[in-house]
Amino acid sequence: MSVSRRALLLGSVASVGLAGCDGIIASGGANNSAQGSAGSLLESKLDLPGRFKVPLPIPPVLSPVRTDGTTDYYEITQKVAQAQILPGVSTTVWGYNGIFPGPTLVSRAGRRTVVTHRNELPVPVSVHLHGGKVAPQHDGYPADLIMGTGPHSGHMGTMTTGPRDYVYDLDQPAATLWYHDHRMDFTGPQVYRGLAGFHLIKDDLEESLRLPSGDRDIPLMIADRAFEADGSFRYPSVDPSLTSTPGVTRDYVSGVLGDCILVNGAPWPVLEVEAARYRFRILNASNARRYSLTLDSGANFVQIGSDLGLLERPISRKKIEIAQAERYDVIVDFSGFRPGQQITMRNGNGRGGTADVMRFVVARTGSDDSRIPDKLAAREQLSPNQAVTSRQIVFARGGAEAHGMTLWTVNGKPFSEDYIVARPKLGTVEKWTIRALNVEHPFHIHLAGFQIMDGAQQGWKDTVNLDNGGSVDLLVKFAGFRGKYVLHCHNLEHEDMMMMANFEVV
Ligand SMILES: [Cu+2]
Repeated sequence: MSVSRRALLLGSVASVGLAGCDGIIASGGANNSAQGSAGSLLESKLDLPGRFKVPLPIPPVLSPVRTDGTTDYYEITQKVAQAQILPGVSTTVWGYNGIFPGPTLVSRAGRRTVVTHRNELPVPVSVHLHGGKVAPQHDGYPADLIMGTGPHSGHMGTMTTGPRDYVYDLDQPAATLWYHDHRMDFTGPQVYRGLAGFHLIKDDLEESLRLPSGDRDIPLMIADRAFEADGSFRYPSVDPSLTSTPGVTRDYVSGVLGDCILVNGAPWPVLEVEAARYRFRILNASNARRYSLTLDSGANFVQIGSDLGLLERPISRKKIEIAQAERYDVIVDFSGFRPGQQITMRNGNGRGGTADVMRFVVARTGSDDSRIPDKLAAREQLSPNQAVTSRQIVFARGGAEAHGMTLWTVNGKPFSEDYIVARPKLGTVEKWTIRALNVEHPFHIHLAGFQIMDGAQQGWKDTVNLDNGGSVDLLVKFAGFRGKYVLHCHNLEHEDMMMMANFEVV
């Protein structure tokens, strides 16, 4: 069943109206600078566990249900389940195959991956492969929904009932991608309840480098949460059923910051390591929190990759500033440590509990034939001379109102199906200047990869953080597919409150 795009537009604005003054408002939502992120701290209603006691979980790697000469086929059921996130406490999650994080998919560059998603949740969903070069009909457009078990009335857009296939050609280099929910107006709460997982792409070049691999190649999904007294996730939705009114309550319109730091779904976990090199694929899957990650005890991060794959050369970093949805692929060398030594990952933006992330404990020595090559991958370097057009994108509060409420906007307009902010030509490079007003905003664009001008060491990216009042020049390459996609703020509360726009590759 399909509803016209114009109907969707009207439905979308109407749903903003339904939010009422508690949903999207002009005041409140303090920027909690003590946490280094736009948003307000939501405190748990139960006692949080001690730090560095729970072992780090590793999400299971999903096996294909079948493969053929060109394609690997997977099946995922989105469902409600119980998880033990805090010791001795049961938490209801909405999970891919009922787990949070979801299972890790591992694809081979150049081979097609087909994921069949079945939705047993009470609400509609849309699945986006973040960082994937994906055809528009498989990109998880916010209004391209798989309907759930709940009532279907009141929804607009393209509605699939029953399972649907997402087809990923994955004509792109090895990279750490992730998949997450992207439902119109409700992405924030649905990701918060657990709809996020890793999707890794591997290729021959990466394997030839002899980077740490196997059980020394570990994804780390960092996400903050708060808990209710009964153990459920605490989130300030106006409508906790997520069926009618979108948005969060007055104090949280700038973002929701939890007081419990989870890594792979465990609070402040600990990982036993051997005295050897490890590769960590760090993802910030938080709704609104930004982290400034450091290691104590004199350990360093050696960055080998960013959002869209390997860098040209490794870069040693004392500190990693990671905004929502960014990925940092790093190697940490524990070989100089003795058994029993502890290395703690901290968050310089946090206070109290949120200043800690996780701990590594060196358990024993171990043989290690991995290496960190001086040259990683030869990647295309974009030049400003290639840019055929310049555009400006402004993320700000205001410039548009609906029913007396001020919205988060892109170039002064709230999201609507008909609002196309740019029509780049397939195969071209454009210079985009992104500006952020009022608070911090991480900019994310679907389909297209970009390089940061004056940021040559950052590699190919799909997400970039902007400080309040900040501006960044990007060279954006539009390759792969024609069609309509979205760009948006990856502060998920801002995104749900209209900070999103279409662009169409022509
Ligand atoms: Cu924002």
